[in-house]
Amino acid sequence: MARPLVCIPTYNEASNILALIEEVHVAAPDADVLVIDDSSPDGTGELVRDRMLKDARLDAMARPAKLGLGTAYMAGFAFALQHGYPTTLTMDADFSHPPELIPALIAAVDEGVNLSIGSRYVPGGAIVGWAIGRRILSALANIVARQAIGLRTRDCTGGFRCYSLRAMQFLVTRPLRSSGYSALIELLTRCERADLSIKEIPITFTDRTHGRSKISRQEVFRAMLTVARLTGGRS
Ligand SMILES: Nc1nc2c(ncn2[C@@H]2O[C@H](COP(=O)(O)OP(=O)(O)OP(=O)(O)O)[C@@H](O)[C@H]2O)c(=O)[nH]1
Ligand SMILES: [Mg+2]
Repeated sequence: MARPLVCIPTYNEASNILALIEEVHVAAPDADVLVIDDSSPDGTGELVRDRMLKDARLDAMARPAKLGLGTAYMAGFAFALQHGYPTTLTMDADFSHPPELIPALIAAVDEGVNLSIGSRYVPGGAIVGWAIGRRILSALANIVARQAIGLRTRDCTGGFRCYSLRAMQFLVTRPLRSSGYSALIELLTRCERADLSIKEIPITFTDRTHGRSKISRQEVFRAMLTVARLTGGRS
């Protein structure tokens, strides 16, 4: 079977990225890694480019400005299709997504699922390290996405996912309308509406210990707008 691609979008993850790449290699020795960095001021991109010189399984995409998570994922899919990768796994750079579960997510796609999702909200899933306010915000975002848009998936906002070739080919046909975190809801909505098969696999999500969160009030507001737009049956 051809090699899968692990796609990691980064913005100011200098304290995490090299250690994460190492752990991904250990957990998934057969996968290549693509870091998509948006000119992080903390030098994340330079660290990755340095590492690339001695790591044949690592590639980097350097974008000129902070262009958002949505376009980063889409750029990752385009790269995968162009280079012949049959599956792409996406994950955050901050160790919130357990690298040891990468093989389970990829295996689900190899077995025929179009989208596998590392899920905090199915039995066996958990969140470690989040204060009550953050838990409520995330739970509410998921309840609203499920009720308002009619999504069946329980974890609609997590970025630990593995996409099949078919899912990627379908998703790149149209640009995303949301650029930030709400892109995760939009990508999922499109997959569900296209009746692509989806499987959630329980994960323990652990809050970042290094680096700063990029979620702002503006992002939360934008996510609400995205849900409102998707509620109308458009995607
Ligand atoms: N390329 C790119 N990556 C981004 C951008 N915004 C966030 N990221 C990365 O996307 C992933 C998720 O961002 P986080 O800041 O961890 O967001 P979060 O996990 O929802 O929130 P925290 O865990 O509280 O930080 C991380 O790997 C970030 O570095 C962006 O605009 N461009
Ligand atoms: Mg995070």
